[in-house]
Amino acid sequence: MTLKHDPSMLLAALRAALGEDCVRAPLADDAPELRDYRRRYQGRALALLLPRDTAQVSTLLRFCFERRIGVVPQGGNTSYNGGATPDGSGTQVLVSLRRMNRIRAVDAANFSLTAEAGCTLQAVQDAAEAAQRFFPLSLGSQQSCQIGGNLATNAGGLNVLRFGMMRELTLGIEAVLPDGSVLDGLTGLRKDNTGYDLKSLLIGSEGTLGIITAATLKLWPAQRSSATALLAIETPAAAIRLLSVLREHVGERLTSFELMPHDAVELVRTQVPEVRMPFTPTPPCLVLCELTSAAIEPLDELLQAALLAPNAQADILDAVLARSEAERMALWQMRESIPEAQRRHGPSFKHDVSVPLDAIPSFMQRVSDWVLQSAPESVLICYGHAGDGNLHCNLSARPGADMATFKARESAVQSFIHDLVMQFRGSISAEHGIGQSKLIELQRRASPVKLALMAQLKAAIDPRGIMNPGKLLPDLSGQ
Ligand code: FAD
Ligand code: 2HG
Ligand code: ZN
Repeated sequence: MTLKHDPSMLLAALRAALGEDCVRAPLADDAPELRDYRRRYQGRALALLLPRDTAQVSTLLRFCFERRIGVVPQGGNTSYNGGATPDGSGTQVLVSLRRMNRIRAVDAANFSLTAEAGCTLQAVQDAAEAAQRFFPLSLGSQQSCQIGGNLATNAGGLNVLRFGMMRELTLGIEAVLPDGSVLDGLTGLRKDNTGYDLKSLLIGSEGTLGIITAATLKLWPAQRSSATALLAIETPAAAIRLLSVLREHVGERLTSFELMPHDAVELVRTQVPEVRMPFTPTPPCLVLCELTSAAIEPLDELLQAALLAPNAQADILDAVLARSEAERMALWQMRESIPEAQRRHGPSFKHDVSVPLDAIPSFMQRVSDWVLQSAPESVLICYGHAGDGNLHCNLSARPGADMATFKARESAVQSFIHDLVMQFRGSISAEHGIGQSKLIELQRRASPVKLALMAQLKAAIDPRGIMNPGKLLPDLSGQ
């Protein structure tokens, strides 16, 4: 997409339309908004727009639609795949929702809350808690990621096993479409069978169909009881067996089930030494599991009883139960420090994938064998939300490895892992989305029917291709 108008005239017109304080330009090359979280993409932008309300979002989109200006929505900018970074042309506008951060309403009786897109996830959790309610989405990035970004990526995280992903946590959405029209779908209704589910289409659309401005989210009763355990086990196969046993014993109370193989935990031990390590030496595999309940009930006893069942005992080498909130937090800190440990260690390759539960052990074994054989300069850091079949199948360089050799292997590693995912009928993006980093992979691997339908929907809703060009779908706006 090229600019057909003089940039300084465009900026003057934008300022006139939106007000001086909503348009920031020019942006310094090192402005944080122009670079992605993992520092793999650096963009440029005509301007950073900072709307204060839905009407301003509508004005700016109508403005861009009329002039065919590319628009990149940005939330907390924690995307792992460059989804919120503009391209290098300097012709796109970046729209940050951060000023739209009001909790519009909490309806405790209806167990729902309406928040503007720029609210951080943490702020939404806090607002729910203040009303003795619970909003279950929980991510390592929750202090900075925003509800708009969570919706646009259909975020997952640590509690999906029990409560579902963002799509399942949403009742209604308000969004502005590319031509500036406002789709007011804010509703607290649980039942509404009046045609296509447009909210579901916008959730996971990664800013390619419009700008989400607010959402009505489901709340749950405050969770009054919890029990958390760290289990030392031998293999991922044991983890999958334990998952079944636990579900049979504790039912829907099982909220999280995270798998952390030895090398992921060792990386935390060496890179984030402030984290307490319950087991020395580090066992072959760890599982962090948590039960929660809205009722006051002895979940510790329930969890212990489940872990003492003969078919569980056979798979457990050792176990630690959190005896206090501080101990619980320490266990979670170990799990949540894995991304930080990888970041401190240096460059890494990340693959957010899912496979059917029963395929997890052989998938992990085959990746591990291949890495040893074909990428010996790397260490496999494959961990994650095993209860959801979701693995973060990442690689870091071995200490002392030649970095050029490590980096040169990136596409071979990705091909191997994604080929294997496809063999197991899994997904090459479980929870982080496609953005720009997986665009070609999606085009290569999704069915032609699916891709054609996605392209038709995109063309119908965004006929001028102004929304987040080159993310999720190829940029056809210039053709
Ligand atoms: P951004 O990064 O700003 O944007 C992401 C995408 O959404 C972009 O395509 C952008 O254009 C679009 N977008 C943003 N706001 C809007 C809007 N209002 N309207 C339309 N489109 C919009 N993700 C998980 O799913 N599970 C995890 O467990 C998890 N853990 C993480 C841990 C860490 C330490 C980090 C850094 C990231 C993690 N993530 C995780 C990834 C990331 O935090 C999520 O994808 C999050 O939902 C992105 O929100 P954001 O506000 O930062 O969005
Ligand atoms: C997590 O589960 C996040 O910790 C980040 O989704 C995963 O860094 C990663 O690969
Ligand atoms: Zn994750």
